[in-house]
Amino acid sequence: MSKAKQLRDRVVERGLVHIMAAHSPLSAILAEEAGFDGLWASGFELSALYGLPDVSLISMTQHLDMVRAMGEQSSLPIIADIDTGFGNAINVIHAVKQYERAGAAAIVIEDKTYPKVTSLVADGRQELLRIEEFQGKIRAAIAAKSDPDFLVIARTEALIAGLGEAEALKRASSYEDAGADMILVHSKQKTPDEVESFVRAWEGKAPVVIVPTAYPEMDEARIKALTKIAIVIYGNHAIRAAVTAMQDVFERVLRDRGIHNVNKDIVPVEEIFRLQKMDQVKADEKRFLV
Ligand code: SPV
Ligand code: MG
Repeated sequence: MSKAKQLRDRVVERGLVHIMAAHSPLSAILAEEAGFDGLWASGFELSALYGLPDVSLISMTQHLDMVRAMGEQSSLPIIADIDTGFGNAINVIHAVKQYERAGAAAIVIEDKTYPKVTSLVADGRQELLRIEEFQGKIRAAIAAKSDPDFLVIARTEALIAGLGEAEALKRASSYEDAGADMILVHSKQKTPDEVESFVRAWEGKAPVVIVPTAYPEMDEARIKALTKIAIVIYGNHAIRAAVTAMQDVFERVLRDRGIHNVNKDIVPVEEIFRLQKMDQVKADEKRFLV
């Protein structure tokens, strides 16, 4: 069964699926062990991993390589964040073929102009494409895919751009008309009101995807109460967790002038051996190093 089918089936079975951001094969392994339904190959996280802002600086090749590497270490379906699709509809055709081959189960493509500016930053330059042009990109994505279950998720940044609910609904509906399987609506309001209001007003058949980073009180109970949300993406919690942990440990090592105190508070080296599957190496040594 393809990963795309696995993701679709999971949505049907569970009603709501929980997707964790990942920026490396190791974070993908940890998300799978924790029990998430899938991985978000986040552009924001990968940009941050390279110490770069999320403004279309990471190349498609860098992102694709990471999608492949994560897929090699995790059996979870991967939703690839392809930003604006790396150019116009022609670039989207190429991208979708590449991402499908790399093992992604879905892509999310957003209606901003290229190069984009990250969504949650204060006073970000948020310019949107004409609706017709973005519809062309959605149609191009659908024409390019070969697995019928591969999901094309259209993301509107109308709320992020401050254009209001009516524009967001109009765009979502136009994107559904163009064939999008689901609609991702993003918001940077500090409360869930804006997204809840959008979802209540949404009359389309396409399920909604949300990324509640800015409005963290939107928990599962509140999401399920709206009924139309199929996927919740925890968009940057892997990289933020990693930064929190490293800042804390690095600061303590220098403050303590040694590693004697932090040692008991971080995983033992054996845990890293487990994640690296060193047992397998030992077993293979016994079998083959004669
Ligand atoms: C990402 O994780 O790259 C996203 C979500 O697109 S956000 O950064 O909130 O726009
Ligand atoms: Mg992104």
